[in-house]
Amino acid sequence: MLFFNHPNLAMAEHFYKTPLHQDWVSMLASQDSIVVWFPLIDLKIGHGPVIFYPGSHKLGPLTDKLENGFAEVPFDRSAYPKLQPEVNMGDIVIFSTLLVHESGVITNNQIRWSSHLRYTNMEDVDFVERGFPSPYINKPSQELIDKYLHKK
Ligand SMILES: O=C(O)CCC(=O)C(=O)O
Repeated sequence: MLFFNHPNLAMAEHFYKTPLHQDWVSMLASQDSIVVWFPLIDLKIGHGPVIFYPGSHKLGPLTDKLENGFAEVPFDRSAYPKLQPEVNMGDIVIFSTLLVHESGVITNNQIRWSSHLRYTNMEDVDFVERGFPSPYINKPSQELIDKYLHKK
């Protein structure tokens, strides 16, 4: 995924500022799946770097519901340390898909460019038994095709 976060580039807040969430629920990946997150620019606090709550992955999945595509979680921020690293180009952040995290607040009016890779363990017994699920759907829309081809 390629992210370019800025309020002026989004129709709604969740498109540029992710809520407090876990990625695992929207992925249904292996329990040991990870996200590799890396910035495409040098990040200062003003870019609103991602905020992580170390140790929260040990809680397991905290919800079974998606809101705007994100598994928002009930979570007490004050019960965990808060980590908001100012990472630079060339750095990578690797975290469990169960780790609770959220976007920081952009205060410098700059676009925060980043890229995210997600890895699941194809040999994880639970993941295999669940039939390698992937809840992401990306396909052409007949509805849009009809709308544009039959609009006359
Ligand atoms: O890059 C961000 O601001 C947040 C990314 C994120 O939360 C995600 O991809 O799950």
